[in-house]
Amino acid sequence: MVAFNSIAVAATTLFSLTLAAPADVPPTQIIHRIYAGSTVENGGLHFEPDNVVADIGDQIEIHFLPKNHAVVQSSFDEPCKPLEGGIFSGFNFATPEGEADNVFTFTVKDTKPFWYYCPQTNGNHCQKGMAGVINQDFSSDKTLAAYKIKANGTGVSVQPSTNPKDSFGGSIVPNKPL
Ligand SMILES: [Cu+2]
Repeated sequence: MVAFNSIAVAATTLFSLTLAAPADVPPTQIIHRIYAGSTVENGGLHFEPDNVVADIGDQIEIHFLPKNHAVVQSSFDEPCKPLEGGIFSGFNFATPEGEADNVFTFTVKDTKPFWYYCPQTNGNHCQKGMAGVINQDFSSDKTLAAYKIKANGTGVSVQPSTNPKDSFGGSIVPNKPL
């Protein structure tokens, strides 16, 4: 009975993963590079740029600087908490100095606001404002500033997976010099 349940769970997981697979979006060849840990603001607990406007089919490429950052998608209403079915880079980009050897890249699937944060709990990165947005609705009061204020009021960031190196919704690829 236990074995049967396990198989059923595994099958359900496979099925939902298949359903969640993103529809193919024609690539635009446009790449938006975002630097996680940029020291231009907030003592390095910062994505630069943290407010990006992108078209469907554009590529987002996250470059990681020191302090072992990661990227997780969230909703606006619940900062520092993973959005179900959202992206996660995993903690795969620790670097003592300069950029990590790999980048995390994903395709913009729609023009809805895409909120994200750094889930590093050592130093409370999300609560301290390490968050960003792609395609903010500029006519809405759901601003990046509002998201960061809300993030500041959360407790400890929620991790998307028990395995910190898990990664989903994008690809880990070599960081090619410009
Ligand atoms: Cu961080």
